[in-house]
Amino acid sequence: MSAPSQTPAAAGAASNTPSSTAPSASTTNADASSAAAALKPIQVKLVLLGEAAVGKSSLVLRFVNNEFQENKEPTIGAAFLTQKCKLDDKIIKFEIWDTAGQERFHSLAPMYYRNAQAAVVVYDITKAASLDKAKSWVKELQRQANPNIVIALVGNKLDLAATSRAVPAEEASAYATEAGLLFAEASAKTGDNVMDVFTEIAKKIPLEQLLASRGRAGASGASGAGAAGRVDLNAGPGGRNAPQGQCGC
Ligand SMILES: Nc1nc2c(ncn2[C@@H]2O[C@H](COP(=O)(O)OP(=O)(O)OP(=O)(O)O)[C@@H](O)[C@H]2O)c(=O)[nH]1
Ligand SMILES: [Mg+2]
Repeated sequence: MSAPSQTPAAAGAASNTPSSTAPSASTTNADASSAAAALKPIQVKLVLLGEAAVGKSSLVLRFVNNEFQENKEPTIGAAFLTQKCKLDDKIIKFEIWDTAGQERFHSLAPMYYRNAQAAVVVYDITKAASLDKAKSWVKELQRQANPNIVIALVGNKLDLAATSRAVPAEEASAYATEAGLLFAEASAKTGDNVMDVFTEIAKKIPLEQLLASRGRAGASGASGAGAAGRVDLNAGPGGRNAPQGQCGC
């Protein structure tokens, strides 16, 4: 997802074009610009919500860097990371806001889910109360977030299912179906199902609609990412784009 993979495609579009007449030249420009548009990442603002210590940051770390830390420190405020992935012929750039689950940060959440196209609401399958908290986040999103937001309910720590499961998968799945959510159990520790969650979200987002509104609003503002779209994390310690070839989807 990267300059090297983009270059041959763009060059190919240009080289297919006959060289002399005016109509051909204008076709060339149109082809080149539509090829460029197809390669331009579609920004998707995604927010993670859920009780403290359910593994939100760990899921993001798995998705973005394919890593896991056994004793991850609690998030303060929120963290921002990005990850690109390819779906069919489109490149999606997830702009991820990983919020802090501690109650004292709850009032900051609307800032992060405002204009989000997707939300991952996480609970811990070994802790029943965390599903209640997840349900209350879903309610809040359904009341106050973008009405078209794609919400995925994710039961994390699937690796502990055999020894400490407290939430039956069927119970959470039935709730998700009733509430119109995507649903998966996953493990940030083993990586089970983590990529699939983001892939399913990407598939459910109306990308054509996003592209069209990006066309209308200009390249920067269409995803509603606002300031998020302008944060460059390549330079900072808080997050970074995945290394080449380590695309999540
Ligand atoms: N066994 C197991 N432990 C996990 C998993 N995911 C996260 N953990 C552990 O759970 C603890 C909390 O993980 P975090 O990712 O920091 O949780 P969080 O939801 O981001 O927490 P806050 O930032 O406080 O909201 C850490 O010690 C992780 O190592 C998992 O899939 N399996
Ligand atoms: Mg965290």
